[in-house]
Amino acid sequence: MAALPLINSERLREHHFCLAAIGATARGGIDRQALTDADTEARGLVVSWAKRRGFALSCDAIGNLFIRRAGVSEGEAAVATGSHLDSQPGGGNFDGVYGVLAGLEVLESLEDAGVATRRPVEVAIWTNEEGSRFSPTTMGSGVYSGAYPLARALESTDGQGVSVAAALGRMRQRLPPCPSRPLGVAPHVYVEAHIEQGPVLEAMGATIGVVTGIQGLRQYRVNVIGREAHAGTTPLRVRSDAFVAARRIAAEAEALATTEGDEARFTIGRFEVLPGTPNTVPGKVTMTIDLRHPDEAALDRIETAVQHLCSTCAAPCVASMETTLAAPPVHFSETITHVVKEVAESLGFRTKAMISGATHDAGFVSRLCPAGMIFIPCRAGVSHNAEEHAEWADMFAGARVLASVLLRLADANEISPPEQTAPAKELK
Ligand code: HGY
Ligand code: MN
Ligand code: MN
Repeated sequence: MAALPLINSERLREHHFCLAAIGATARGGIDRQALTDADTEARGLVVSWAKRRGFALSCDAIGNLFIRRAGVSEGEAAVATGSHLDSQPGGGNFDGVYGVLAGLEVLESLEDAGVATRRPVEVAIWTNEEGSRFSPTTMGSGVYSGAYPLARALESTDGQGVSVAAALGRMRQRLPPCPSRPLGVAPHVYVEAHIEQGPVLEAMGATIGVVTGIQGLRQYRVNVIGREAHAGTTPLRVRSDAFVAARRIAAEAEALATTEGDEARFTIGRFEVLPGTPNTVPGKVTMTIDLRHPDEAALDRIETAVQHLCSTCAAPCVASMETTLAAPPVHFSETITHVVKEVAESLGFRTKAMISGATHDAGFVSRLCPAGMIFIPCRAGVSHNAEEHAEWADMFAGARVLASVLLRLADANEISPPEQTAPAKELK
């Protein structure tokens, strides 16, 4: 295996601060939602760094961006890494961006060291991982892997009615032209570095999370339809108050989730009451449900029970529940997790094998090739919050492990026949 490239910690730190300034909020985090001008500006900056080093750029029909360092045998599939630059509206400075910058740092350190790898090494910047402006989450990798239809993604709209297609067009006008590439080109392997977004690594004093999989995730949109009426003249007993019905469904659904033990994750993140005036009885409520669990049967049980709630306890209103995302639990390649663990421990880092509570692009990419993830700790497990924080030492450690893992997989035959990956099921 070629000599291990040195991670340039100062360059990684400088890149981090440059990106933290784009979409910066007064609370010290970022609001860099997918395909906004801030997201575009961040991509433009990373593209300029990549071009300066002579790396090749390409992008696909959903805007996923790829930065490629050539390998000796260009015909072979690339060893890939990456993550996302888009954020939650109240996001932190590490979620996603850490994996993109660690990947870019690996390419630059290989270039600095003049290391020739057999396979090309690529960094992917996935479009709309967060799903906060446009639903669903992990949209770009879902489309790339064939799990989410391109047409459905392009017509997804934000709260102002702007479609992904229109936002992509605006972004493309503001970035240098980029050679296009087809969707679904399978990497040889994919390894993503990310902050844990949970408290486990910090609590046990481990530096590297060896991520063995991702828990199952389902997202729903529930519409409750009642009848608008005058707040002053309409007696309570004759109302079809959509808020009252939605509140009942929400409370009972949340109680249901707790019956599936402490592993269940149930979140109503959006709850829109219409027409939203103080003196009109609400005629419509739209709420989102984000449901997660490592066990798919538990997800099925909760989903069935919530659907039953919608049909039995909305009266005199009518409730309907639509699945907007169904991502089954992911099991990463054992070869990859073994390499991550072995490399991390050979570099002297304490490791912890774990399942990811958050979803990641690696989940869908694992439908195309053997995949895995490297976690680093984040303070108190706080994420999707401006206070999100990771320590430099952990960020450098994660980048060093990523560099060694990618270098090893770029040269070796650790994974020659493509390992059997989960059959790509198109999402509902
Ligand atoms: O929803 C998630 O788990 C990811 O952070 N987008
Ligand atoms: Mn993320
Ligand atoms: Mn996130």
